Amino acid sequence: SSSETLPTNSPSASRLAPVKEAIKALLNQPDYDDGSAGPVLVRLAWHSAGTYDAETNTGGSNGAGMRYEAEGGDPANAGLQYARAFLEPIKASFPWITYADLWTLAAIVAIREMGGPEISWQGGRTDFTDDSRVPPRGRLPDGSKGADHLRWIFYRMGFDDREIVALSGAHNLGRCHSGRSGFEGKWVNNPTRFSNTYFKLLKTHEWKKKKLENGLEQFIYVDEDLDPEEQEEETLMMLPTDMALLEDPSFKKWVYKYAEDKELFFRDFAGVFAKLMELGIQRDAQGDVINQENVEDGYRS
Ligand code: DDH
Repeated sequence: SSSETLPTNSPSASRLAPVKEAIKALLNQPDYDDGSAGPVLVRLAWHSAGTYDAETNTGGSNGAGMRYEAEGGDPANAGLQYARAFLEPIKASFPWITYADLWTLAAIVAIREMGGPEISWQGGRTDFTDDSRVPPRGRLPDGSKGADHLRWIFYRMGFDDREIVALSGAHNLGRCHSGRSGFEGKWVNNPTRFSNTYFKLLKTHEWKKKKLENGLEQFIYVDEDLDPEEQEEETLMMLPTDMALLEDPSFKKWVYKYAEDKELFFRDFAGVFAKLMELGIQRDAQGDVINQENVEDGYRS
């Protein structure tokens, strides 16, 4: 039968369909940020996976460790409790799906709904039943750093320079919050629409360093032709790590290519985001996840 060729511990497409519909239905959040839960859901999935360390094969998107204080309370994850809260009603409606699958699936659905590429996704992740295996803090990138730091962090996960730049294009979405990261503002004017605008702006605008009251430095672009009130509203930002992509020649090459070729960016982003979501997941030849954390929560039944 056809079921023999499908991953047996992954939810079937027909089982997933109503979950995807429920995710789509919750994206519109008129009272939250720029009116969408999408960007913060994408960040939740990225931070759940971006703890991966290839050398020790620890961290990654299995486990949903952010439900525990040890990982969820990491200052690097400040604000992601909103993303988890958005998804709670879906977990309540579909209790069979694991948090680790739901968080990663939500990002894929959100990116597509916001105009981004179709990204392949495989289920079968399991949830930790305690906090003994959550990754240590300090594995996620620090926005105040430069190119060396980006390589240190992302090479550790197994990504190369081209993939680092493609992944960074996620900053087409969402914004920085002074009460979360300490940085402030959005990268693009329409932060709920996935595109390659981030690369275009990085390439063409003149970015000026600005020291915030909390001591952090970021870069801003102010359109001098606007009146002061509009300027305030339309000010765009870049993190020092975003600017590092321009300063390093091997990164800059890809910033320019993605600024000029949206299709290339979408293709590369789809591939690299799918790879990110698979970090820490070991599958057998059938696609079954073999490093299951708790089989009770598996999908075999
Ligand atoms: Fe990011 N990111 N990110 N980011 N990120 C922030 C917001 C968002 C860095 C720092 C920050 C990726 C890479 C990096 C998203 C997706 C991705 C914020 C603001 C900071 C700071 C948080 C806040 O104040 O609420 C740094 C540094 C890096 C890096 O070094 C490369 C990657 C790889 C992704 C991805 O998804 C593939 C998204 C989406 C947001 C917007 C969140 C929101 O609430 O809106």
